[in-house]
Amino acid sequence: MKLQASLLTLALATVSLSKPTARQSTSFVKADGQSFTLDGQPYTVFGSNSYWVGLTGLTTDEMDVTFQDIVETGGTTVRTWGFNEVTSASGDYYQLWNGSTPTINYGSTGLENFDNVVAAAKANNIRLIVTLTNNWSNYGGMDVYVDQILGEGQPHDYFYSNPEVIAAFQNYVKVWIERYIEEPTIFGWELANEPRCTGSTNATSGTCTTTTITDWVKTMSSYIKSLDSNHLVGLGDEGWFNLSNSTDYAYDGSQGVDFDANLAIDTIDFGTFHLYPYTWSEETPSAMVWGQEWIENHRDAQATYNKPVLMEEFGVYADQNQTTTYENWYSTVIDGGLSGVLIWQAGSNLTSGLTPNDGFTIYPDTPVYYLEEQFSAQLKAKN
Ligand SMILES: *[C@@H]1O[C@H](CO)[C@@H](O)[C@H](O)[C@H]1NC(C)=O
Ligand SMILES: *[C@@H]1O[C@H](CO)[C@@H](O)[C@H](O)[C@H]1NC(C)=O
Ligand SMILES: *[C@@H]1O[C@H](CO)[C@@H](O)[C@H](O)[C@H]1NC(C)=O
Ligand SMILES: *[C@@H]1O[C@H](CO)[C@@H](O)[C@H](O)[C@H]1NC(C)=O
Ligand SMILES: *[C@@H]1O[C@H](CO)[C@@H](O)[C@H](O)[C@H]1NC(C)=O
Ligand SMILES: *[C@@H]1O[C@H](CO)[C@@H](O)[C@H](O)[C@H]1NC(C)=O
Ligand SMILES: CC(=O)N[C@H]1CO[C@H](CO)[C@@H](O)[C@@H]1O
Repeated sequence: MKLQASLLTLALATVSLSKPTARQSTSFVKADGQSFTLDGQPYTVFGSNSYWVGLTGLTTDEMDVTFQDIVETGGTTVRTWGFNEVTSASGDYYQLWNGSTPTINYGSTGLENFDNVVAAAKANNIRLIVTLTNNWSNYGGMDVYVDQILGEGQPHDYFYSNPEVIAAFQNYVKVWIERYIEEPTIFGWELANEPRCTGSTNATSGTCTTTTITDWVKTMSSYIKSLDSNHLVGLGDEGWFNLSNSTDYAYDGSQGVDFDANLAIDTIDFGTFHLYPYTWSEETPSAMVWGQEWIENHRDAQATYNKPVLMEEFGVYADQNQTTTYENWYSTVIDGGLSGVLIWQAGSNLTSGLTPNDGFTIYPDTPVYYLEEQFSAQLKAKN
């Protein structure tokens, strides 16, 4: 007894010496009205996206640095990819397709690797939003399911409606849920990154509408809830509205997403939206002002449906008044009472080199990195 006790003390001392702040609550994050909570206290969702942390062959030390860099901005929450569909094995991937048969990669370049991501996040007191497929062809995504099961070049939107494809995606999702159902480091599951009727190619059935995707969101989110009552479920969409009186494609339902209808679904716990006015060609009268209204409109929906809503991706390039725009948007989020915000995207300078830079990457010790520190403190103080 005594020996065991002193060994335990020694072990705890070692842990607390190497990582003084590394004690994560063993509770799950919950949604309560328009807030997230942890152990009954407000849980602030502030942080970043790192789609790459489990997909680019990082060592566990590099994963640790990745999360430390985000923690230093005041980050609590990181969104990352829980998918990579391949047809021949290479790098880190989760599902290898041969014809219409997918095989899960449980090994050191697959789910074992993701176990390391979870461990590194947990050691840094970070929680993870895990997105389970992609609208776009980056890292496989929906079109791989459609092509492998139904044949090359079949419509992208059959992902949402074909029973065989839905069953294959459910089988995949179930593997993740069963592996991590007791893991509080997982903040929640997201059905897909940026679901739309169209994908990276132009192949569509011509019959996809907001109803198609909303029906799929009902099917998938209730499927997840039937297996996993621990974790939150969100969609991962860009937040398009479906207003019959608008001619702006972000508001007119033409992308196949109805933000309100999706947020109203019982088995969806929180809403998500993205903000890229330049890539969306939404630059008038000013991209910053357009974005401010976009945030306010989603904040209003948050109040209407009494569920938390996250601005979970946003970006303008460095030469597009980036700092001023981000100050304005962070302030709009915080002053307006939106539930949380994640920037696109985190960056680190690792032993193996700089992490991916798509022009939006925020590396340590840069002006926007310091801006994140400032606004995370404001949001925490408000909560
Ligand atoms: C793929 O499936 C076919 C048909 O079932 C099988 O003959 C072949 O060996 C499989 N290929 C691999 C690499 O497993
Ligand atoms: C999609 O359609 C646009 C406009 O018609 C065309 O310019 C583009 O090449 C098409 N892309 C693919 C992948 O077919
Ligand atoms: C989108 O708006 C149209 C036109 O008002 C409506 O018929 C449709 O049901 C809406 N979509 C959803 C998913 O509610
Ligand atoms: C369009 O419809 C929305 C929702 O019904 C409403 O809030 C808004 O005022 C309408 N806009 C115009 C210009 O009629
Ligand atoms: C940056 O802001 C200035 C002053 O408000 C404006 O004139 C300019 O058009 C903006 N540039 C971009 C790329 O938005
Ligand atoms: C990344 O780190 C290396 C090694 O410390 C250093 O030489 C390099 O300048 C750094 N790069 C950037 C962009 O900070
Ligand atoms: C955010 C994102 O994943 N964007 C991708 C959408 O799809 C196009 C085409 O594959 C890519 O170029 C973008 O990077």
